[in-house]
Amino acid sequence: MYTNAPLAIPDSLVQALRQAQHIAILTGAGTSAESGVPTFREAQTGLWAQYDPQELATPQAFQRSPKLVWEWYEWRRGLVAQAQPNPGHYALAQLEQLVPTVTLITQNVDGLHQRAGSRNPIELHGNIMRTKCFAEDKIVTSWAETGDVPPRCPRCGSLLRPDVVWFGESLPYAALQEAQQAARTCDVFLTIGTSALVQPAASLPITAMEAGAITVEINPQSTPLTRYMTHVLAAASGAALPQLLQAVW
Ligand code: BV8
Repeated sequence: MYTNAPLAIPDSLVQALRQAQHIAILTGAGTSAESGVPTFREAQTGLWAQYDPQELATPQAFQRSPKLVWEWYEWRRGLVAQAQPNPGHYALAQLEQLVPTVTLITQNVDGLHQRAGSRNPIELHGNIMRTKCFAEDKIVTSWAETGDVPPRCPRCGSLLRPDVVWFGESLPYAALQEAQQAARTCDVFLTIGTSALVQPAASLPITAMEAGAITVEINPQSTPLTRYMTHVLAAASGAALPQLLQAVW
């Protein structure tokens, strides 16, 4: 699926990374593809093939069919629990030892960056392994298994839901502020494994470009960002990132 063909890394990019004091990174589902976690827009498999994730990942879908949406997340949690970080996740974690400031911003909800050792990823869209009360919007860590699907909040009895940001919901304010500040102040902005279709995350690389950062896209496919990037590495992140670290540090 992904070749390990040696990556052609422009010398100007090697120099920019070597001199960078602050590197900001935005990752999307593509960085977890080599861990076996289906990307967000890849065809859903099996039971879920007939559903569009964009339709299911909404408060309306949950209110209309709470059992269906809860079971979709249970299925995805199962996939994530079995998944292991891939060399791309580990390379990004290692970057934190090599560069004075690294801000890792992720759209992913799978927690694989933490499991690879990234110290403090900014989770713009939440985390599928956390559960919260639909009414109180507060995290719930345990509940009575009464056979109810979805289970109910032990405090107020409302339905429980995954602690992820659905379409039409606002992103966590502090997380977005921190991500935007990093995009404005970093020397280099890496955009890895995202189709750059979802806002406001997809605007971060543009913010970085407008602030004068060197911008790099790592993705086997082109995206709406490609034309604006200083450098484009058309490669899989699990193959490209270890080679990039090898070439630069
Ligand atoms: C918001 C959590 C303010 C859930 C996700 C109309 C009504 C309401 C809102 C909107 C509207 N029109 C527009 C909007 C805004 C909307 C939006 O952007 N819609 C788009 C799609 C048109 N955004 C929102 O609603 C956001 N909130 O704006 O609040 C507001 C409030 C009220 C009303 C209006 C505005 C909330 C967005 C967050 C949604 N939640 N996830 C869950 O996961 O179940 S987003 C979801 O998409 C995932 O988190 C995913 O991370 C994200 C982005 O997808 P990607 O990560 O890019 O993944 P994708 O599969 O698309 O692409 C994979 C890429 O990897 C590909 O390019 C592929 O080539 C590449 N790849 C594959 N293999 C590899 C690889 N790359 C590298 N290596 C590989 N090996």
